[in-house]
Amino acid sequence: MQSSQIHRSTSAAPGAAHLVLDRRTFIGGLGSATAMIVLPSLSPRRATAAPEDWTVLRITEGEIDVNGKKGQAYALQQADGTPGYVGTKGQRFKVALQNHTREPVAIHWHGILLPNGQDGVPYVTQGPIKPGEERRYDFPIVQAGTFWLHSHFGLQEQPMMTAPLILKDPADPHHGEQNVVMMLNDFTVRDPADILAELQGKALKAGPGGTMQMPGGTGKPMPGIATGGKTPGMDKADLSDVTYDALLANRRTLADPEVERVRPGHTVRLRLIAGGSGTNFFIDTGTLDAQAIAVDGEDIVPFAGRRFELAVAQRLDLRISIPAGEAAYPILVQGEGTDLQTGLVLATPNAAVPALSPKADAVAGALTNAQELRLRAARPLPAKSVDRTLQVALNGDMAKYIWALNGQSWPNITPLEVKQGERVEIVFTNPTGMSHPMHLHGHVFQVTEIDGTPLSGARRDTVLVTPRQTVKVQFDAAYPGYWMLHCHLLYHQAAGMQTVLKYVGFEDANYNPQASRAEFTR
Ligand SMILES: [Cu+2]
Repeated sequence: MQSSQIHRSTSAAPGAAHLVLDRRTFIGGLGSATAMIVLPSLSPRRATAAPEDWTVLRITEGEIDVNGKKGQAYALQQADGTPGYVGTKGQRFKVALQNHTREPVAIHWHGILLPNGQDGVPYVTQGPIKPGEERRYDFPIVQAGTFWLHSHFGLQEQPMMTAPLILKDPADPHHGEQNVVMMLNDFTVRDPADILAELQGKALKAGPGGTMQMPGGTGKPMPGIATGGKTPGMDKADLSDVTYDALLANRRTLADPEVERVRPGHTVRLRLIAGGSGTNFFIDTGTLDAQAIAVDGEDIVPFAGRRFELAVAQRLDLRISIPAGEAAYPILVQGEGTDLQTGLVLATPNAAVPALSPKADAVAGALTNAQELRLRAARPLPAKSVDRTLQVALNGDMAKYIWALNGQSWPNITPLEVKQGERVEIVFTNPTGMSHPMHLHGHVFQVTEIDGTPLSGARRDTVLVTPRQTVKVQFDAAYPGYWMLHCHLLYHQAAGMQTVLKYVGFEDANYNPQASRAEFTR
């Protein structure tokens, strides 16, 4: 029996304590024959447990079996097995995060407005959390909606160091409504480090294509093929550069999907989270009419539909009225550029659950962002003139698999600067052949223009920018710090497609991008 020490460091709460933990192994199921998980675990021997109003979140590592294929899988759970975190607007987010894995970790609270030092980005806002270490987070919850949490360290997001983060509002008139969380992941049996190496190696063999000018960067031409001109055989790679073995909903497949029992005549709030590392999704509610009511945790003017787009890292809340009578209603999710699908089933108490195929009838095309043009914020930003415009060009060198913003590849970046109090506009331009879901930490922005069409668009934290598209967003600079701005395709991010938004005058000794190279060395 191994033992390891949990020692506590703190992002907010003072004081230090020690937990001594035993490492043991147990086999636990997720209630599914197709998704059995094996987790090494640590259990407290000498408890110096967090106070009662703290939520202990344990990060553990293990393996998941998906239809006979085994792959690495992390879990992020509370002591009772609940994945992720559920909190309440107006209360405090008090989380004791314990690293029970053998790797350093860092967890980002995606979409959450919080003090910069608790944002969970290694070498930017904090040091990594070492194996056996506990780190505490404590800040007021000012939002309500569907969020998520995920590793921001190395490639840990791919083996599902991901979980839901749900914030509820007791003042919401629908507060008592049935909630169904649908955490979506893309699954591979492969080591993500091998995937990244192969992307970089394979691309090298393909040789350079054309030449691309990187606006706003060094001014030097950078070889690449991602300027929109199609290279034969590259069409599939333009949709997704990683081939997955399966798509998962709440870590299950359609061979044995989660079945949520619902009541005829009642409404359900379905909270969808696109937690994959490289897959944009189409959501299909089948015969059920749905009202989209929120994106990225922010209310929108509701609009009806049965098919929706959901880009990597985005969230979508659907309100669904369950018709009278007994029936089962599959909610299906297909990946962009693939025939893989996943989902869960809403079923009335006595309805039989139909057999469902993990493959769709046809390969799905690309997300178009047409939906984004239809979204309207329920609470738009107050009218104000723009004080500062930041140009952010999305660039890539497919030949070397180097991705960049304004021609700069992480960690060799110059931070974008804003001043507190400014109304800031970001103009995303995408000359590449791929779509990029662009995420800004610590802020909620509003989509204000797509390809020249002004709109009072959704407020959100992640916006998809499709090939050759220009998307403008605005936000008020109210949260001093170093905030990551990056493509949320994990392998693009790892290949450099990230930068920092820095508030003028803000300094933090943790900020050391060059040190982040340690994330990719073992
Ligand atoms: Cu990207």
